[in-house]
Amino acid sequence: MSLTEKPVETPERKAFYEKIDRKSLTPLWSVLSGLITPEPRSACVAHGWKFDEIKTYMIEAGGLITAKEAERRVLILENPGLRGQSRITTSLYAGLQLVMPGEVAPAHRHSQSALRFVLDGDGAHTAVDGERTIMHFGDFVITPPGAWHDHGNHTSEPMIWLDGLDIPMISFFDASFAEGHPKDEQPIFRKAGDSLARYGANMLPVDFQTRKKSSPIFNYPYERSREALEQLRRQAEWDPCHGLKLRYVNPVDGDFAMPTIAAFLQLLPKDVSTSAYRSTDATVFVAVEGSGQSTIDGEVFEWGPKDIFVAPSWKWITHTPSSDAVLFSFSDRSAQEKLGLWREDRGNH
Ligand code: GTQ
Repeated sequence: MSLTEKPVETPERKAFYEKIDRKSLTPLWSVLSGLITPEPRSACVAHGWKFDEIKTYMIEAGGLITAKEAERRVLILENPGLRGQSRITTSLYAGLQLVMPGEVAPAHRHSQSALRFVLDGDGAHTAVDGERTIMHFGDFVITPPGAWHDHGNHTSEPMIWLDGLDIPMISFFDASFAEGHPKDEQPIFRKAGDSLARYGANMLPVDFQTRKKSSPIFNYPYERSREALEQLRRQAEWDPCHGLKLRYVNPVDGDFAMPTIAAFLQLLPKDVSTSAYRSTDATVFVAVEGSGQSTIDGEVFEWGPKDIFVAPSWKWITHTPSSDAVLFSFSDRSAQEKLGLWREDRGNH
């Protein structure tokens, strides 16, 4: 038996396979090389989406269906290697969501964890577990599993953000539960800013305890995250592969903000190409500021503000910004680390 080669199919063997097939049996030696591979082998491919192009389609969708009728008016970013499966990577879902002025995307809750990364418009809100947060460009907003959430837009501009959910992971485990709230908008019983004050000031309420695995902060304002990167720039301890890269954390335990999805913000200096690295967490990148190009698995993707691109597991990645650039990214690294699976290969860096 071999991990990489299939034994030949003699007529006797083939007849045997057909016979046992009727009894729901399959010989391991005919499938093993595709099951336990020497390195990750993914149907997920590298791909990029231009925000301006998608925005046109989003606005067109805005004229076709309301947020209420759609439940969520989202155009799913489907990986070209995984069409029809609502996946941007093997384990993650992503989409662009539009809430038009005056609209509400009705309250619901589900087992899936969600993140939002705000891209276009300013001042719409999301309500999570009784608190509203106003969303601004670059804010990282989370919706933990089981938390009621609804979105509303009281501004005069369309609001668009990127949704990232662990939908494929939850499907894999057959662990999906969901329900709608009796009201379009959930009751609000906390002032805006309450959770950030309680949990987001490097402090916690003195007797705070929780069994929840997601961060109690549900909006990580861009202003703060960006400022942290700017301060770090003065120290100039650039990582050859990642520039200055920070991860969003759950202040209660220092883990990622959500148990299944990891999220990051990184600063890359103008005209410095990062060293190639590959890791087991297929990653969705969003260019937040600046422009440049990234080479993934030998293919070049150009990006500017709000463009989105995806890198599959274990494919070499380098970034070459043509101006100072900020990238937001998310992946399943949070889940992989808990399972002892995550690996990174930095070449010799
Ligand atoms: O905003 O709750 O893109 O439930 C997909 C499913 C967004 C949401 C999506 C959802 C949501």
